[in-house]
Amino acid sequence: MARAGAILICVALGIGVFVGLGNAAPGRTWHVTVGADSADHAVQVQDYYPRTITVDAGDSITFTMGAVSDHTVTFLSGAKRPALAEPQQDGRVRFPSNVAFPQGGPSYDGAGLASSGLLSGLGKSWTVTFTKPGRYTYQCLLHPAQIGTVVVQPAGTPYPMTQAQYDRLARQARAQALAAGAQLRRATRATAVHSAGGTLYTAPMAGDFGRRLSLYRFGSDTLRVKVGDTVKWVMADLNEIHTVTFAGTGPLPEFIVAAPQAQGPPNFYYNPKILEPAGGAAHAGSGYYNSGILFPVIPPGPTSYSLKFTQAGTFTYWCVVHVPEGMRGTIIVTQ
Ligand SMILES: [Cu+2]
Repeated sequence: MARAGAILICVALGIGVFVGLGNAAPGRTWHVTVGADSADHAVQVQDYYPRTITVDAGDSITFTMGAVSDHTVTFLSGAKRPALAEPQQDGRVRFPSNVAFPQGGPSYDGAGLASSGLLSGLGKSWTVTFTKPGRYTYQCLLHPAQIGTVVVQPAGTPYPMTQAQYDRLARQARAQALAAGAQLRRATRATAVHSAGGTLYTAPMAGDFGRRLSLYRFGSDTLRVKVGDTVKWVMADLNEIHTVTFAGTGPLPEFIVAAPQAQGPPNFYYNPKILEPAGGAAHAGSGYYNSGILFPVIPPGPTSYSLKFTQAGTFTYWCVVHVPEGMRGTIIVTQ
């Protein structure tokens, strides 16, 4: 008992000393959630919760993933966004290491690059301490619509909002975004145009840039067509990239392939099997068919992919970029 009492006194003294330090005490840590998604991951919200947060110099923010889809938290300090593809002399295309791995930190003073690197998976986090008053925007390097703001006040300035207030507003914003995403998902279906030569189905890969929403599905999860019909997948999402990839009997290729180096972290390369369209214009019942990467804007690239189905069967395909989100579809072809 005497020992326990002594420990209690020490703890009490410790708290007294800590409080007495005033401005020299370490700053507090705030929390921002990165992304949100529906339970089936079909709806991804590319946002930060809260979108704007006000802290004091010396405070830290821990950014924690709230969705399955990858994101970054990147302070560019006015510099240009790094390109997401670096063509190499040997023909390979590298995924930039300054996007893949954390940069700068653990503190940020408004200058230079500070970035989380790729945050992959629920609960992954990155913490940064803000040392200088200012208004700083940050963004996700993968999703152009995803932008947040940190306002840093001089140390000791009263805070305009508590974490609990931010959390409450964030819950509301998240619920609204997911409801809008669910509505977009219900409204998004493949459409059909019939003609003598067969039916042309158009399957949209939809999103809503203003609402920071993407559907990680192909319009209709299952599409029933007849032999001779054509399916055209159309990229209609300015915030994303996708592929349409039928693996055939082989394994689904990886999107990014890691190449270990003798020292340091691995290099990452886009899999050439995914970059290059493959298989031609008609799906003949087996084999590998691939759209290549469908980019809407950065850089401008193909935005649609068509396949005519010439054999009966059930064919499942994937977006190889978004396998963890379950982005797959099935075409059932009958005579
Ligand atoms: Cu995708």
